[in-house]
Amino acid sequence: MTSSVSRTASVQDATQTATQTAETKAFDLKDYLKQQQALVEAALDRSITTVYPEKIYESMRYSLMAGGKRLRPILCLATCELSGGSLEMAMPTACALEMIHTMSLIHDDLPAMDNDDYRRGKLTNHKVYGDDVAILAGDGLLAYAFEYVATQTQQVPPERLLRVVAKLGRAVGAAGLVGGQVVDLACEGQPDVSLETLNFIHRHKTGALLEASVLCGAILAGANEADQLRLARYAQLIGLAFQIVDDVLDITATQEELGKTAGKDLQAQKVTYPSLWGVEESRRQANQLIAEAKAELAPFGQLAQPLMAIADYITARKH
Ligand code: GRG
Repeated sequence: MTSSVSRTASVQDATQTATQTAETKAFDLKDYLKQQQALVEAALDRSITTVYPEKIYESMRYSLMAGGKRLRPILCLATCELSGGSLEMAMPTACALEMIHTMSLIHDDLPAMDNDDYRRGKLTNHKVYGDDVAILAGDGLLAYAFEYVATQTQQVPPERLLRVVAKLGRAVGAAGLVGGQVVDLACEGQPDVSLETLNFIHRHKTGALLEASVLCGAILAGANEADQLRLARYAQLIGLAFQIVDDVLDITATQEELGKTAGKDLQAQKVTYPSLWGVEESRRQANQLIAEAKAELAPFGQLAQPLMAIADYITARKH
């Protein structure tokens, strides 16, 4: 692992270099996201080939290649680079994060859960392939994510890889996505859900995988404990802000903008941040969380420009 002394020195060196060029070259987030999305799309496309039994691979690819912002892989790549690692080291984990995220969307859309017809601007997986295949496609993507990290990661010491696998497992299971989803389902139709419960749901349903995305990149690159802590706090703060914005968009955006049914929360009479605080206060809270998240990045200086810009994008996004 990089020592904190050499870490600080390298951050300072890089900060100075970056500061020198900052005036002439402003960071272009749109350009950065486009470039990183293209890299992720290509890597995802290579990750699964269609072989016998074709139906299941087609179903897995249908949802995996259906677009989406690719936020989780991009966060993983960005923190790996910030921590001194390369894109190559992090790409298999970045793909695995998107496989896990995609499987959670497939299962979330099933009639037994949210019962949605559209996702990412297309019919949901079960609408095309049926509930049975959609369940199996989710299972297939989840298992493959772990296989993919374990077999495809290169130039990373095995002990770091082991920590990444453990971090992913925790983010997916009852201590993460699954736990958040269970509480969310239990709260359905209940008008008196507390802010504490709402925070629990979203820290687990949305926050856990975003945090794993950020931390896995840092772990792969060998970031020190202090930097990992800072990055974890950054991730927790943007995770909550991300969900608040998601809730606001459910009210203010159209189906075309969202690529999924709009107004679902209101329709289901779900307790959300805007239903507790109103839209304006929700936006204010999200902006406050983003400001706090960015403050965590201060010690990284200009090296953290991508993560700073991604934080701003979370509140500015329209879908
Ligand atoms: C994980 C084993 C396992 C089962 C799934 C269904 C379930 C358990 C969990 C629900 C997880 C879920 C749907 C969380 C919502 C997360 C969220 C805010 C999704 C939208 O993310 P975006 O905006 O979507 O990044 P795109 O399409 O851009 O990738």
